[in-house]
Parts: sequence; C-alpha cells; structure tokens
Amino acid sequence: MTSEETVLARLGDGVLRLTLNRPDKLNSFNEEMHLALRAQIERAGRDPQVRAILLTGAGRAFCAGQDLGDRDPRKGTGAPDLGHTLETFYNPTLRLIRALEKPVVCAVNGVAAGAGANIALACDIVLAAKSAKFIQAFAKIGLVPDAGGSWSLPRLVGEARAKGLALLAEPLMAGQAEDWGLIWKAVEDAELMNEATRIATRLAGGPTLGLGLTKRLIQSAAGQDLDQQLDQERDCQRAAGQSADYAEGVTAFLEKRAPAFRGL
Ligand code: LHQ
Repeated sequence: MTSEETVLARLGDGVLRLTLNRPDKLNSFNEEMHLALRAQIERAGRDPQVRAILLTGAGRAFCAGQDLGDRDPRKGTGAPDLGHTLETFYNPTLRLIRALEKPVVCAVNGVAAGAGANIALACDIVLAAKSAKFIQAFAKIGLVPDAGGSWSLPRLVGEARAKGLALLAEPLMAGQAEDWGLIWKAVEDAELMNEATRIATRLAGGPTLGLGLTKRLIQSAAGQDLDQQLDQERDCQRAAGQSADYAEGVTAFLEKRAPAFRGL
C-alpha cells in the first residue's frame, strides 16, 4: 500500500477531505499513515486553495490509535522508547493541527481509541456519529494518555471527568461526549458526513483569515491572563480589520447581500 492510500485526500470547494484508510486495522496508525497524514496537513498549510480540513476514517472506525501489531513485545526487540515514537510521529501532527490557521473539522464516524481519540479532540470542530464512542484506551495497556490527551481532556471536561475517562478507560458514547462538552455535536449516523461536509464547506467559504486568528485566540486563552488576552485580541483585530474580507463583510451587510469572502 502506498502512502497516498493510507490517507485518502480530496480537495473540493476549499475543503481538503482526509480519510484515514486502514479499515481492516480500524485505521490504527503505522508509520506510513503518520507520515501521509502529516504531509497532507503541511500541504494544507501551504496551499491557499485549502481553506478548511475535514478529517474522518474509512470503514466502521475513526481510528484505534497506535497499531499494536507493530508493537508486539513477543518479538523480543527489548523495551521500546515510546517517547521517541511520540516525538517522531504523534507530536508533530498534534502541533500542526493546533498551529494550522485554518479550521479543522473532524467527523468521528466510529470508535476513536487511544491516540485516535486524542487526535480527534485536537481538531477545532468535532462531530461524531451517535453510534461512535471515545475510549482513552491507554490504561488498558499500561500507558498514559498521549497525543495531547492529558492536556485537552481536563480543559474540555474538567479534572474529575478527565480522570474518570483516563483511569477507567471505559467507552464514552458520542451523545454523552456532547453533553460533557468534549465535542461539538453528536449527529445521527446517516447524517454525519452531510453535516460535517456542510460545516467544513461553510467554514471554507468564510473569512478564513479571521477564522484562523479566532482559532489562535481561543487556543491562547487558557495560558494567558485577561490583560495578555486583551492585548492579543487587539493585535488580531487589527490584522482582521485590515483584511479584504472585513471590507467585504461590512460592504455586503450595508448592501443587504451575502458576502463573498476570499480568505484574504
Ligand atoms: C487493531 C487495533 C490496533 C492493531 C483494532 N492495532 N489492530 C503511542 C505510542 C506508541 C505506542 C503505543 O501507543 C501509543 C498511543 C496509543 O494509541 S495507545 C492505544 C492503542 N489502542 C488501543 O489500545 C485500542 C485497541 N483496540 C481496541 O481496544 C478495540 O479494537 C476497539 C475498542 C478499538 C474496537 O473494538 P471492536 O469493535 O470489538 O473491534 P476489534 O477489537 O474486533 O478490532 C477489529 C480488528 O481491528 C481486529 O483485527 P482482526 O484481524 O481480528 O479482525 C483488531 O485486532 C484490529 N485492531 N485496534 N490499535
């Protein structure tokens, strides 16, 4: 299988749709899929045609985390350095998703386990099929939450629920994930891709420069005090106010027509 095939990529209407594509392994990560996903997100950062990403999985799962078949201790290769695995493969992708100043929509089409769950949670708008579940599977195999999970979980749902999810490693259904504020929305299975595509297309047709700055601001908030945040809002609003999309948005409002944003 070539690297293009472990991640399917299709660009249309400004949306780069990326599909994790190892369905017989529940789209768990091998090195090839890591590199393919990273290359696509890097491309999204460079390519002005890409104004939003939509990430999903092929088959019945979103992603089962690390491919454990690649990690068989019975092969007698000695204790692994999983820190090296994270630094080489997972962490660059997590950093890219967070730093990308374009919206990333995630359509969780089925089970999202381990690092697969936490990659989903790193995205900006997370939709999940009602039948999908999130599992912090790490505790079942003696590991700690990774792929940003120990950072995102307490921020999204608070310490009590984060500890429950991480220590007990029980599945959390999509509806409950929505109720807890872990994700944006749980939707009927049959509606998931339509709804995710609708949202991603709407974002891609929006004032994407301003949306990117908005993403940056919201992500900064937890690490700053109010004064720092107000300073950053001032700087971002200055930049947004000089964009062509701001002029277009106000003009369209005054002319009582729909704006035609270009992401500039
Ligand atoms: C899989 C996997 C999988 C390979 C299902 N690998 N084949 C970072 C750094 C380095 C190393 C370690 O990890 C990490 C981060 C992590 O992500 S740690 C967490 C790794 N993931 C897990 O522990 C989840 C393991 N999978 C499961 O618990 C279950 O498969 C779930 C709950 C995801 C789905 O259960 P079912 O719906 O009952 O499906 P299944 O278990 O029957 O799986 C279907 C097939 O997929 C099966 O293969 P087979 O040939 O028997 O049909 C599984 O072996 C394969 N598969 N997950 N991670």
